[in-house]
Amino acid sequence: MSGLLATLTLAAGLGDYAVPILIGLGVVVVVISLLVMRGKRQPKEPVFSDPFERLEHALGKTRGGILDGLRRAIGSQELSEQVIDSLDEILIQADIGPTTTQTLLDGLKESFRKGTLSNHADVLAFLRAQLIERLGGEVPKLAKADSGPTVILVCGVNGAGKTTSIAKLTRHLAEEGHRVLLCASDTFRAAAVEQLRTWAERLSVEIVLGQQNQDPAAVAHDAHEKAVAKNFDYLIIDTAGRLHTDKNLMGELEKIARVGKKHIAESPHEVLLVLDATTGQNGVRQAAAFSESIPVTGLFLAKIDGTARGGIVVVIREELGIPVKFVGLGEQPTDIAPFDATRFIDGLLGRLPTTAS
Ligand SMILES: Nc1nc2c(ncn2[C@@H]2O[C@H](COP(=O)(O)OP(=O)(O)OP(=O)(O)O)[C@@H](O)[C@H]2O)c(=O)[nH]1
Ligand SMILES: [Mg+2]
Repeated sequence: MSGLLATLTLAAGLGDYAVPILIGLGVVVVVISLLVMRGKRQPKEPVFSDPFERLEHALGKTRGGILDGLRRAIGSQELSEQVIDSLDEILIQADIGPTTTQTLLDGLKESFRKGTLSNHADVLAFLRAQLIERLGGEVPKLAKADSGPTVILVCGVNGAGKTTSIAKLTRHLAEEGHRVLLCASDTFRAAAVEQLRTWAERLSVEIVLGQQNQDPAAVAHDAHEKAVAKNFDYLIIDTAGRLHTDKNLMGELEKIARVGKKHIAESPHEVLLVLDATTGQNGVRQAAAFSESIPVTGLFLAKIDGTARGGIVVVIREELGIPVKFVGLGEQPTDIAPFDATRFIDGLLGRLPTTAS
């Protein structure tokens, strides 16, 4: 009421200018309110200055779990073999796996006995060095045909992240200057074809589309023909999600893999299995089962941003012997990092302080 009175008094005082001024003020208030509401609705996307920052950000949940755990266990008390033993829970929770965890604890105790380990920072440095060594060595690069198109067949269980990972890989390869052709061999659902078509449009690449329920191998056949005829650098084939336990569907995958050989003898040059990092140890079982049907040459570990168990990479390395070639860091085409052991462990445990010797 008093606000209204004040406004009327002000209007009377302003004479002929009252109406335009009040309308102007009203517009300014509405615009400011809309901007404030918009800001609240859309949380700001973090901006990354380099790809490693993106990886570091995605591994934040796992890193937080490990570092908080270490701080709680050894931050305020003296190191002892008992304290070292208590670290197993932290490492297992991060999905580093029982075998590696035990080896790491044994190594920590040995160093402690020798007197080379006395505090929190020493433990962290030991873990970093050991994990880098275990994951280290040359990671084989994505396959590249000596001549003609390189064919990448992408497979995995339902919802693992195949189609989104293909979008990321496409962008990654296009950035490197390659011409990419996509193939929508997931013909089970019209929505699946549509999803890949939308990505092709957004990324400005060509696509061979399958009709719903068409034989996925027939679509792959057409795509090979086109890839050769138009001399594409890469052909990436999306397939329907399938349970690794379903023999018929696994047979269909073998057929898709076989059909292209008529056009490109070495096809597929790369069979990328997409694993959902949030499924933890189950992903390891999936990979073992897929490998029985089709020679999986590399892993795309998707959704590492959605889990506090990023240590699964270590178990995969230990148990499967299939290299992780890429890591998925979110839902956008830019959310991809080629796998690099040192960078991954830096993301997992935090970077070394720059002043460290
Ligand atoms: N946070 C996060 N989400 C992801 C990532 N990769 C994929 N997703 C999401 O996971 C969901 C499933 O992804 P899709 O790419 O459709 O999975 P798909 O394996 O092709 O699924 P089907 O074709 O149904 O078997 C979507 O909501 C994606 O946005 C990732 O790296 N991080
Ligand atoms: Mg899909």
